[in-house]
Amino acid sequence: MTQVYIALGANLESPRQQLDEAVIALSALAEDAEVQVSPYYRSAPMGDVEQPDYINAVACLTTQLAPIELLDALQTIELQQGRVRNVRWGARTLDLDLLLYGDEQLSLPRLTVPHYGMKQRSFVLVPLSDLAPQLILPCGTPISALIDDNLRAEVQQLGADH
Ligand code: A4P
Ligand code: MG
Repeated sequence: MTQVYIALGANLESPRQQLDEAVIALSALAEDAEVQVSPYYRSAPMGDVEQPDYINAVACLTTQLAPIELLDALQTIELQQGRVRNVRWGARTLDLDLLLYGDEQLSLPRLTVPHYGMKQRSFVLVPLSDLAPQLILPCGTPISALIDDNLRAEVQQLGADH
């Protein structure tokens, strides 16, 4: 059984609702149907593609799924929620990225873990540290060393009524 962290992002078709639905779908992958979810954050789109702001969050769960089985399950949820893959870094109804799979470092054709961009992205680091402020990444870096006030200022926490 492995503890995993998953980044959620959406910027089309009621993004908050997309995240709410994704959390319910993720609970079906969890050992005890339990998923911990960070607060939701609004952030400006990263990258050069013109698109709406994103809503982002991070979820944590414990699963018996192997890494590729988990990736397949995440992509199935994305498709169920209407994800169409066209523009890289373009707008999407739902993006589920596998951030961490226990302490493992994986470099497979379809799966790189830890997720390649996570150490640079405020919309990943801030909610991840909400869930796990003491977390040490597989490379040995504590998450607290990656967060500062400038990074926090890049994301806006939404109210509890999300
Ligand atoms: N893949 C490899 N490793 C992983 C992993 N750890 N988790 C492969 C998930 N997938 C992984 O991803 C392309 C392929 O990456 C998958 O088929 C899988 O085999 P994708 O989801 O189809 O494509 P993508 O999401 O468009 O590309 P990419 O590079 O994953 O984009 P990102 O990095 O997810 O960025 N701005 C804000 N503010 N918030 C956002 O959430 N997201 C993006 C997308 C752009 N700008 C954003 C945000
Ligand atoms: Mg992705």
